[in-house]
Amino acid sequence: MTPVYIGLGSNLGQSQKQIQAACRDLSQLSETRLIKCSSLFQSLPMGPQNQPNYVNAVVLIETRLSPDCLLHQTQNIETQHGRIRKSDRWGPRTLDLDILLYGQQQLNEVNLTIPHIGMKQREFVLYPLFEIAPELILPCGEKLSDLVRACPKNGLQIMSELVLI
Ligand code: PH2
Ligand code: MG
Ligand code: MG
Repeated sequence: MTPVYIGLGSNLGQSQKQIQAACRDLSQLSETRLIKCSSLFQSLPMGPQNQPNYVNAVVLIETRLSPDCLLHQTQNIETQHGRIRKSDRWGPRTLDLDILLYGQQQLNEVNLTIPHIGMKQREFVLYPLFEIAPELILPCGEKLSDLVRACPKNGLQIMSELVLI
């Protein structure tokens, strides 16, 4: 089993419920188990500002699925939750599941980059991740705690515990 961290985000519809339901969906994938969930956080939108605030969280799973297979499964879950893929970058969405880290692997494929591009600068990824993995060291050797310290909170707030529904 490989430890995999997944970032969840939503800013359309019932965001909190979408994220909690998506965690349940992740826990039900084959050859996969859900190990830890962060709190639910509220964050200001990165990118276009004329969109609602986001709800974000990070979970740890353990899986035997390959990175490509897991990507396929997370895209299925996004689609089941009404995600419509548009070309607008960083636009609003009902559900976004991003594979942040897949063990210590580094991958550069056309449709999948691991560690997730941009995770090192995003408060809505780093703080939830730090909550569930304070000792984490990234594949590049950087300590998560150093990245968190260097990252402004930008209004990020804990909303509530993440409860599976
Ligand atoms: N995701 C985006 C674009 N902007 N902003 C916040 N606060 N949280 C997100 O998850 C997010 C975003 C595209 O994936
Ligand atoms: Mg994203
Ligand atoms: Mg995404």
